[in-house]
Parts: sequence; C-alpha cells; structure tokens
Amino acid sequence: MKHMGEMLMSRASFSEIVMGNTALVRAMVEAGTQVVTSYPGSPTPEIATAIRSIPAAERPFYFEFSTNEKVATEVAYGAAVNGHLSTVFFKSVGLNVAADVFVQLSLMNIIGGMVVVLGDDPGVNSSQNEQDNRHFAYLSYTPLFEPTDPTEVYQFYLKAAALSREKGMPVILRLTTHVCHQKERVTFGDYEPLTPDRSPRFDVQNGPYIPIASLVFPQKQRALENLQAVREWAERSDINRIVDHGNNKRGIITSGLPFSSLLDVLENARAKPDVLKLGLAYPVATDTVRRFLETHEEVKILEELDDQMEKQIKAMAYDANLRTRIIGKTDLDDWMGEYTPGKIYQVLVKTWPDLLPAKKIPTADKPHAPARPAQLCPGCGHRSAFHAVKKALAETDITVADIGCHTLGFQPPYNMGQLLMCMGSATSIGAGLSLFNTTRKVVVFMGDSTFFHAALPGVVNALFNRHNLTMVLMENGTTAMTGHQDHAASGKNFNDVTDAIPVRSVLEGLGVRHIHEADAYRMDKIEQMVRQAVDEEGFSVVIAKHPCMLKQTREKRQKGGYEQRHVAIDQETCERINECIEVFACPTFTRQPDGSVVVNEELCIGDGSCIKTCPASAIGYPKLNP
Ligand SMILES: Cc1ncc(C[n+]2csc(CCOP(=O)(O)OP(=O)(O)O)c2C)c(N)n1
Repeated sequence: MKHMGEMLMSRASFSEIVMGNTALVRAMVEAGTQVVTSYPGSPTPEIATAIRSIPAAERPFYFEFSTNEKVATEVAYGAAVNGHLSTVFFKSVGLNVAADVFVQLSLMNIIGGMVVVLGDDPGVNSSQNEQDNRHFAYLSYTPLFEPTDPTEVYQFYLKAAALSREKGMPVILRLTTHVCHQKERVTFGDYEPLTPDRSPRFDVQNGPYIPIASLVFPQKQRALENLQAVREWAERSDINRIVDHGNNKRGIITSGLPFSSLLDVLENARAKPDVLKLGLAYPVATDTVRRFLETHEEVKILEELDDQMEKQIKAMAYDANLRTRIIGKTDLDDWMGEYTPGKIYQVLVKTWPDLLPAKKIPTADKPHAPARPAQLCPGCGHRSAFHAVKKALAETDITVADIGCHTLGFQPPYNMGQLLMCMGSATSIGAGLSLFNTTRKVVVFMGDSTFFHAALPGVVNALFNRHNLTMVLMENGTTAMTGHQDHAASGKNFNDVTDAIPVRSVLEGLGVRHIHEADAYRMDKIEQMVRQAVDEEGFSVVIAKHPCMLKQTREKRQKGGYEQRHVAIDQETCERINECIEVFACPTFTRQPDGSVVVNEELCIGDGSCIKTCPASAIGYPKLNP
C-alpha cells in the first residue's frame, strides 16, 4: 500500500482496504471540501489521523481541532455561509455540546454546503451513554444518511455533500463505532483538483441569517420544504435498496451497521426474509417503505438503539390503512447495545422462532478471557495525584470526577471520583454539592483539555457565586484519552505553533485567589496543598502537573534513543505490605504465587513515581533494562 497521505491524494481511481474513517477523508478530498473542523472523541479521531497523513502543503482543505464541538460547528458554519463546502465531525455526546448552534443550521441558507459527521456509539464502547443521535435529525429538520460500511461512508459522504450544496442545507452523516473502525476494500473515484473559489461569498441577500421571533417562520418553512424534497429524492435514488429473496410473507427493514450483521445471520436462515435497507434514515422514504409493506404480510423493523424508524413507519402505515403486521421492538433488551450478529440473532429469534437454526450454546470449556478494566498507564501523573489527594481527604469527603484519563481514578483502589456526568461538569456539580454543606469537603477533578472545552463557565460560576470547593487540575499538557491532540495550553495547534494559553494564567486572570501547583510526582507536596486548599474560603485550585508519560515515551521511541528502564523490588527489604499493588496500583507490579511482588520489566518505564510510596523502601531506583 502507498503511504496513506499519497493514497488519499491520488488523482487516479484506486481500490484499497481502509477503515471507514479513512474512506471518509478520501470522500472529503474528492468532493472538494474546503473546511473541516472537529473536537476529538471516539470513534472519530482517526479521521484526523488520516487528514494528518496528507502533508499540510498538499492538503486541499483547512483543518482545525477547535476548543469544543460547538465552536467547531460554528467555525464550519461560518465557512459554509461564505461559500466553502464544510464538514464538522465529533463523537455522539459532542452533539449535546454543539446542539445550541446545530439545531438552527437547517434554518439557514448554507450556500457552500455543510456535512455534520457524527460518531455514535451503540454498545457504549467509549462514551458515557449510548445516545441515538437520529433524534437530533428529527428535532432539527436535518436529513440523515446512515452508511453500513467503509464503501458507503465514502459514497454517502459524496451524496450528502452534493445534496447539501444543492439545497444549501445541513446534512448529517451518522457513523457508528464499527462503521468508523471496520476495514474493507473500497473502490474510490478519480480526483480532479480544481482551484477552489476562496473569495468570501457571504451575502445577506442569500439569507435571512437572523432567526429571531416571527422571522423564524419563513426559515422554518424552507427547512420543512427541503426535507420534503429530500424525501422525494430518496424515493427515486439508489440510496435505499432492497435485497430480494422472493419472500412475500416476511420482510425486514433496517439500516446502518445492523444491515451487514443481518446478512451474516441470514446465511443460515431457513426462508430468508426480503430486506429493505434504508440509507437515508431520516426522512424515511415513505412511498418506498409503503410498497415494501404492501408486498409482505409481516415486516420486522430491525433498528439499533431507539425506535426512530418504527415510529415513522407505523405512523405512515396507520395513515395508509395498511394491514401488514409491523413488528418493532419487543422488549427492553432490544433498545440496548450494538446490533452485532449475535445480538441480531437474539432479536430475530424472539420475532420468528422458526427462522434460524438453534444456536450452539458456548460450552464451559471454551477459553474465557477475564474482563480487563481500563487502567492508568505506568508512570501516569494522575495516579500519583490520586494517591496524594486520597491521603489528604477524609473518608466522608466528596470527590467529583470529570471526563478524561483521570476518570479512571474512580476505580479501586483510589476511589477518587464518586460522580461523573459529562465534560467540564465537575466544578458546577461540586458547587451544588457544597451548598448547605459545612461538614464534607468537596474536591473536583479536571483535565486540561476539558478545562478549555467546557469547564470555564463552571469555574467562572464558582467565583461569581462564591462556591466553596477545590479543583484538582490534572495538567498533563495534552488531550490524552482521545489520542494526544493538542489543546489551547499546548503551544501548538493542528497546523502550527501558536501562543500557549497556560491554565494557571487563565485562573489568575479570572481572579482565583488560592492556586497551588506542583509536579504530580511530588505526592507529599500535593497532599499538603490539598489539605490547605480544602480549608481555604471559596474556590481553590491545586494544579497537579506532569506530562503524559505515554505520549512522552512514544515520542522518545519515535525519535530514537529511548532506553527502557525499570524499577526493581529488593526482595530482602520487601515486607510484603503490598502498598505498591493495593494502594498505588501501578500495573507493572505483579504478585507471585509465593506472595512476593515483582516488576514487569516490559511494562515499567522506570519513571520512579512509585519509589516513595513503599513504606519499607524496597523499590530501587530505575535501571536500564538488560
Ligand atoms: C462532549 C465530549 N466531547 C468529547 C469527548 C471525548 N473525550 C473523552 S475524554 C477526552 C479528553 C479529556 O482530556 P483532558 O481533559 O485533558 O484529560 P486527559 O485525558 O488528558 O487526562 C475527550 C475529548 C467526550 N467524552 N465528550
């Protein structure tokens, strides 16, 4: 395979095995996309990895990681009303942050076109819920394409971009985790680089662009007419397709990833039902669906997560007075989890017990891998900070987690972080917990990327309303959990060096009176600072600073010259107190069957953060790996 960037910019048509996220970037290139924005979140960060593989000088569009999803959407919208085809992408819950601007997009004449790429996460692989963002399409009068595989990611983006440009309306391309991450051979088209018209074409005559009070009605009317036109387009286009098994009794309507799982499962079916696959999940092409219903006695709606299609289809069937038996979700389990082949099997068997042969139940002798919860990396500064904060607090004190690698502090043995909601929420939740509360200290944790993303209003509120709590700012210099993207304090953006906005300066600028700061490895200092901070009046901050060690070691490895070191346990000195395993809990420590503890030299990076935690001083200073 050619270098990825070279491949993505190839002028000639080619075919290659790629991830959905990579196929998307080729589609952006072919479609003539001019501006792309994002805030990182699984399952979408590899889209940025593919973008980065194209050398900046050759990249045909501008890309930025913005400070959050709302900002990213606003930047893309601004560019799109200036005439540039734009795309914004982010994870499922990112749309909650972007919603305030997103729900207005369909009211506007977006002359350049704008595609909103969502990475939904059925199965909660890496999110705090499994929200079904198809609801937002309905809520905001925005068409929603739902590809099944990388080929469709590529094809549907091209269709979405063309439609968006033609109608001047936003279009959603809804991906899900395993549409983003699955790989298949995709055949791409030619790419003819054209010199884009980058003149600023914003013109109020294309508007109105001011949605206020009754001025909104003509804009809303236009959005509804656009939706109607898109539905009619979908009736004629090949975006929806039928897999005809010649079965006039049973049919299935589905879309997205469940379609490919369904094809797998139907391999073994006794009499395969016909399948109508909807590529445009909203608005549903009701005439196409009606014809499908009319030609089958029973139709199962097979949809992952919520009952979006079911509601639209049942309402239409009622109005059309259809006799077809429509089977939607049968029990609560149907609303949960990713529709893998195993899940589809379970759902279909409940509907039609005779459809599929009985499945062999896995036997007990099958190898079973124990669940391995996510954990902080060896050398992670967050671990040291948690170790210290825990010592400073009483059992009854309240700790609030936020989103990031540091969320993992909620797990034993640290148990630091007893509540979690969404990015940036810890400070204000902590403020609420501090009300009427004179007995239990409130400590909230915050990452540095999250600080800029959504925490600032909470910090300002804590100062403005004189809330009484302590924030431990876990500053590791990066957006670690999603793959080390730069943030406003990094001194670099995606494209260039830039002025860093240090978190401490921001806090000082806001007038935070009590700011303490130490390297997270200085656990004695952090402990003493937290003790002091929780007794200070009002809002106090302890900055526990240490670079992300995964990032640092990876960079050293890439540059060459990284030498792996490890600590070692002096078995003579070790008193088997097991603090290294039970309290500090670095995964490099392993208990042997005889009760002794050894260091996994492959995992250990020799950072030495553990040394001072051993009450018997049995951990020796790092040595080079042999
Ligand atoms: C609204 C929203 N956007 C994106 C994400 C994805 N996400 C999870 S953790 C995280 C990064 C947090 O970075 P930081 O606060 O610096 O903490 P670190 O992981 O570096 O410890 C992001 C972007 C999310 N969960 N919610």
